[in-house]
Amino acid sequence: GILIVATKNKGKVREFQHAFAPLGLTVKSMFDYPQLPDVVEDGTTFAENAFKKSKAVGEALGLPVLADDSGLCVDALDGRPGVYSARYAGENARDQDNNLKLLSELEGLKQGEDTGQPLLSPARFVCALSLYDPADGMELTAEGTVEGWITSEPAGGGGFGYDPLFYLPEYEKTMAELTLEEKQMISHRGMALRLLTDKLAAKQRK
Ligand code: ITT
Repeated sequence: GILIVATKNKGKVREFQHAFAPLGLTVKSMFDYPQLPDVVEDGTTFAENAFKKSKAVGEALGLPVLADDSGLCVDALDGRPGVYSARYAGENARDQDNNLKLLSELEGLKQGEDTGQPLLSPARFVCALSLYDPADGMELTAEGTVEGWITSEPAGGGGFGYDPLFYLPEYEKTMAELTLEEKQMISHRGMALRLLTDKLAAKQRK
């Protein structure tokens, strides 16, 4: 079977393909439906934006759709960039621009002399997933988080987005130094996916 994910983010697509392949599902993304207009993500929460995407695309295609809204919340920045993580450095910003912007914002917050600490602030990744079925209007949502630290020393070539700057003390690695498999086990997206499949299974038992 196929699963449609309402995303134009190649890093997300790779992670969903990896997660759903063992279930025999092929992931289709918005790259497979280029005629669909972009969904305006003007909600104030990750869950709200995920639902906007799953509903708009689900209704446009007349098929069940999964959507992911995610981002990085940094303590020293009062939770920013949050729902604005994708456009932190401006509309259509590249990952690299967002990462530079994040480091410069945290640099600006440093007071007095440099302590030489590579860890700048506690932070968390948040992922909200929304599954919407236009046939009966059913929606399921699940949210996952992972705690870590922003490091001033980017490392790793895996993952995407802010992963090279997200340090996990327990692993002594950044998220970008993990394999797809390892990231899936601990990430906000992996956690949200497990919660969503649990909810779906519980619903189907009823
Ligand atoms: P879609 O809306 O098309 O799915 P997007 O990239 O615009 O793609 P979001 O609006 O959800 O997605 O923004 C997510 C932002 O958070 C974006 O800057 C990502 O790079 C970042 N992000 C999300 N999950 C991440 C992860 O697992 N690792 C690193 N960065 C992540």
